[in-house]
Amino acid sequence: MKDRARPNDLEAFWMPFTANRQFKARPRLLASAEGMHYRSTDGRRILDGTAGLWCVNAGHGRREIAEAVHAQVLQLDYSPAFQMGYPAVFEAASRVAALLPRDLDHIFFGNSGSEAVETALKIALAYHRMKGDGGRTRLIGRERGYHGVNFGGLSVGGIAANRKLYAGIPGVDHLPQSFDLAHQAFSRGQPDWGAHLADALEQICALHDPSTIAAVIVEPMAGSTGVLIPPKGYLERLKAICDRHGILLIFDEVITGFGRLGASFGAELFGITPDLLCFAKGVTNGAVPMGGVAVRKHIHDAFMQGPENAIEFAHGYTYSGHPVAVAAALATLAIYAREDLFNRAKGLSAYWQDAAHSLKGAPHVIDIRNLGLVAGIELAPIAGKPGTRAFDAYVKCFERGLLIRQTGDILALSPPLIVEKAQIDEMFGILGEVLKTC
Ligand code: PXG
Repeated sequence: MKDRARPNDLEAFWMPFTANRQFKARPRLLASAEGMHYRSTDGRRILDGTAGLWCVNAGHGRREIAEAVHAQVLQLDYSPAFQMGYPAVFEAASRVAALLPRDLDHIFFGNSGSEAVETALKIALAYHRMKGDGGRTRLIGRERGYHGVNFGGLSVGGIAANRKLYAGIPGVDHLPQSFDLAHQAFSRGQPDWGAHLADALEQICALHDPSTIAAVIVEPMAGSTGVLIPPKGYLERLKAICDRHGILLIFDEVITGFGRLGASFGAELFGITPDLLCFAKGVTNGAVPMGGVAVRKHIHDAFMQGPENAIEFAHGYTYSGHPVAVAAALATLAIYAREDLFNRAKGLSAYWQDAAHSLKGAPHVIDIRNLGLVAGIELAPIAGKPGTRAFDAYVKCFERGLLIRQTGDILALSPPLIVEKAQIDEMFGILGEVLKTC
């Protein structure tokens, strides 16, 4: 036992994906949030340009979610996840499935995007085994892909810094990234150039033999590595190649789900039904951790064989379909429907696009890209100091009352879908002013 806790000491909390020493020398602390704004501990209002971390799609402090969570804890705080159930978890699965195209009808719940990815990869591998095709063990990700931080996800992920200290799982290969600054800079929406980059999957198939490949996993739009929009026709080609070779296609829609792109999911926007689809974040408006995988019928059904008393898929978490997360999800999905927020995002996306591209010509801006209510602004790096210019912009925006995201030399914006046009103007206005000082 330590002699005492030290509540105001920043040392004990080892912060995730944070420059801990830099942060603790000059912390940015939030105290509360409501609607489109955070409030910092020093009392400043901060416009939320990132929906938290791409998750608070209905805006902050929603009473319906708070009340549902409160009531749930009092009514049924926890229900064993294995061999037991309670009615609302089945309803939540149906309601998520109803938002998804075609027969993406079966939902496996976990607690995060990372767990959703691990679950999807395991279902893909197990599915081929169930079908007697156990030679399909390879998993294909993509450069600059992000699929969370667990071992499967970091292995298929394409971020060197997240992978280099770990061997990862064997039998993984990567597609080249679908982004190319030289050919795509300042595209509005999907770039015209780059569909052919999907053909690299054919080369990977030739190299490894397609009969060894279980699944390809991609984000329909890569968010956290800097807003990489799929070129027109790219995802269609990827899907066609997967189908030709019996390879499952997994869409990681942890960021792109729940209206972010101006449609329920990327699958709907792009008109492509993947075999498996990962979601998290927006499913509970960020209020309670939750994630999951949607699975097409034939894949689910391949597991439903053997003796009826056998557990068909030896996988799950203590908190799979946790009652409090489910209560938050049901309340969140009701808000999305009642306020028609996915269509609202769609309706705002042209205004958003124009506002983002108004920064063309601002100091250091070498690319602006956008889709739905997402924008990425790439800055020219300072020679020998990659990332420092964008980090400077991020800190200065925060000091001026705007929260954005920074990754490398790219700034990302993805506001709650309740954003008003005046707030969009405010965001890009502040950013434009800040860029003059970076
Ligand atoms: N897949 C994708 C596509 C993601 O974007 C995850 C999986 C992992 O989810 P969890 O819930 O395990 O973190 C993510 C997470 C950023 C940022 O700044 C993005 C994420 C997380 C934190 C920060 O862009 N995405």
